[in-house]
Amino acid sequence: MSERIVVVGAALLDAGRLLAARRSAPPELAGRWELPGGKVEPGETPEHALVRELREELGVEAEALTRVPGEWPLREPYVLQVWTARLHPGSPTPKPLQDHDELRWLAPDEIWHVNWLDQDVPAVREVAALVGH
Ligand code: 9L3
Ligand code: MG
Repeated sequence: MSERIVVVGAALLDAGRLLAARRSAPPELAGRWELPGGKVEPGETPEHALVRELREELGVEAEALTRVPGEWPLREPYVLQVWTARLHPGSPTPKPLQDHDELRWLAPDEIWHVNWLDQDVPAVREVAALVGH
């Protein structure tokens, strides 16, 4: 039996808008939108991984807030877990530094205007319910 590895996704919220990030890699995921994040490393908490990934991928200083209920399968052995998150006051504005080529802050009525990764759709649905999108 293989151990599952958690991939954290951030539902980064600011003024009621949700950040969506368009992947530029790998080729099979390029052009699709996701909740930014990545793999939790050995010995790391998911919350810490989220902060690290957002710093690496977007150049921001952020914090994890609450776990979004649920866990969604990715390619084996990965599973997606999602936390809401917010920017620290004074954080740089998010920029697509790695793995993304475009970012969008989605207002409540825009949440389904981007082509989310199939894998992220159930998670985004939960986030939308949670934050009243
Ligand atoms: N993944 C799916 N949805 C997400 C994230 C952050 C990641 N919201 C998938 C894409 C990759 C794997 O998880 O197959 C690892 O993610 P990354 O480390 O390439 O971001
Ligand atoms: Mg990533």
